[in-house]
Amino acid sequence: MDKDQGKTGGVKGYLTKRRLCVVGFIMLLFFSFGFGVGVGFVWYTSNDTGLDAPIKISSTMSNNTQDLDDFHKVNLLRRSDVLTMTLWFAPIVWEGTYNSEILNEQFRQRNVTVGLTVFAIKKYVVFLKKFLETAEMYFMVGHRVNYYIFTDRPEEVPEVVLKEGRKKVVLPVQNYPRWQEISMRRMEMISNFFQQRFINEVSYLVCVDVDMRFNDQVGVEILSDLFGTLHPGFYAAERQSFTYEHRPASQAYVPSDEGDFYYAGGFFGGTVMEVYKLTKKCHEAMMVDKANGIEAIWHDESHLNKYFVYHKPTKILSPEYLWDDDMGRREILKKRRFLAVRKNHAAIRNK
Ligand code: 48C
Repeated sequence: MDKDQGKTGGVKGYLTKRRLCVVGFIMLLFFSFGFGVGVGFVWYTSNDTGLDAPIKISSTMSNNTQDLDDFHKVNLLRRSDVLTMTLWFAPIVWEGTYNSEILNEQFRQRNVTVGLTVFAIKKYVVFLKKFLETAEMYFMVGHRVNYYIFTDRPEEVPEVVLKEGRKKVVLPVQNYPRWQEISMRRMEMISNFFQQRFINEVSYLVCVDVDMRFNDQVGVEILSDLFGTLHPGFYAAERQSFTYEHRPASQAYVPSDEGDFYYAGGFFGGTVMEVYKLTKKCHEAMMVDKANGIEAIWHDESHLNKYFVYHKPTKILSPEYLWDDDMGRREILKKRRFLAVRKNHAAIRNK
């Protein structure tokens, strides 16, 4: 073949034999690659073997879920009626979103002890009996538990039979004239026992109100580095209705365009170290407010909410974990695990 021909000939001339082979090879490559992709896509969308198959994210998912068998519904969908994960990937714990057997086995292997702190100061000692009896029935059943009971009336702490691996530690503390002060001082009193007891005796701390009773299982599913509980009055509310402290003069101030959820002051916890950091920070903030002659709108609960805005919880408990039947029953509440006890405020507060 003339060299010019090779250079200047028509299409035929351009497509020399060598070039034909290269083009043919490239086309073969593309074809086989394309074929492979096609097969993969067909497999991907039609594969219906077990959990290891990629979860179909096509829009048809929503209208063919009734086709999913029970196994898939439990393991893929869990709950589709409630929010189960935050934007920072913290799980929100609802009935049906976890497997107790798996979690209990994990924690039994870790041989953890869980501390439950509760304050029964002045007349609130009357709540202890029901609190402890129901905790024995439902709280961390099968695991080691230390009940830390902070009270100014140690002699009035009731005798309650405790199961194996569970013990009662009565911590005498001072009282205060106002119930708001008592509520707020809990942060200080918890942080004070960090060094002396908690760091050596337990792995996790769960800090709760005493005018409550356990009504269903509260187990290791709640445990995480740092957790809070959605307040029953605000779990479905918009941010602007949250009763955060909005006065910039207070250390509990949360700007109106910040905040994720409204957390209840009556149920929070985490590892001993994380709870120490939280309670110390909240106590210090309350002391600054006190020196400035201001008290946050909802006392320690306001400071807890402020803390959680800037120290995101690693797990959030649903209102199953702190409910008040005065708020009625909700379809989404498959369980009411920790319930407010009826009380006559006049009869027990500041008494
Ligand atoms: O132990 C007391 N005694 C009081 O006179 C007032 C409050 N308290 C503690 O602070 C109890 O542990 C209460 O549960 C807690 C504040 N929370 C409440 O009074 C309602 N559960 C909101």
